Amino acid sequence: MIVVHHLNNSRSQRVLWLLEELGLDYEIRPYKRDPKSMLAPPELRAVHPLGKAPVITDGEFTVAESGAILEYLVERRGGGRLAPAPSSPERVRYAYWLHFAEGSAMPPLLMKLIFDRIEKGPMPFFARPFARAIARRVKSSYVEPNIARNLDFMEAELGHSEWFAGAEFTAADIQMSFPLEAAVVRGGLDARRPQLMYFLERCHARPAYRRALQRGGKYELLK
Ligand SMILES: N[C@@H](CCC(=O)N[C@@H](CS)C(=O)NCC(=O)O)C(=O)O
Repeated sequence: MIVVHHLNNSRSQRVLWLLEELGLDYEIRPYKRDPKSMLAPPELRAVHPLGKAPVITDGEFTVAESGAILEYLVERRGGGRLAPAPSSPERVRYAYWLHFAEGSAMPPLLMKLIFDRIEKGPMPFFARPFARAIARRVKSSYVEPNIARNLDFMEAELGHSEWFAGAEFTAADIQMSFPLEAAVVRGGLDARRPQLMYFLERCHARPAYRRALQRGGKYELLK
């Protein structure tokens, strides 16, 4: 039995969605974020030393890192579904987007989350003006331009094909959904980038996405 160690409001929602798309049986072991720090509870470290979600266990294997989990499930349990044929040109794009999501799209979005918190969060009054000025500077000179460049790039790519790897929906689209959902909440993604908004609309309309939401519970990304 595949066990998904599922943290509320997190990347592990993507794993549930993939499992629903593949029609596989799985069990959810739920973990709750600390309401103040938003960190995962220490119990998750008993499953994997980094204590982050998602992690899956499947017989002898414990697999962490959402991209690696998606690859593992598609390759070992997918029976050729949701990935382009190994020697096809689409496979090259598939691998690119599968890695791009966490390797390039998420880092500036995570920095945005952190620097927004530094800017708005409580701190001793004497430190506030400096901390805020630094946070604003990092955001305007590095974080926001990188988010915008990534979004422009993704918008242009979806102008060439219906899904990220080509004409067919693949696990790379599932992986890409998370940075785009995060970008709506904190990265300025809106109707000015219609291809990306349409992509999200089509993802959210998929029956497997909805089933995964029902099983995973409330899903609200951090601001
Ligand atoms: N690149 C990793 C990121 C894992 C990660 O940071 N997960 C977040 C949830 S979205 C987490 O566990 N946060 C809680 C914590 O850091 O304690 C992946 O894609 O799996």
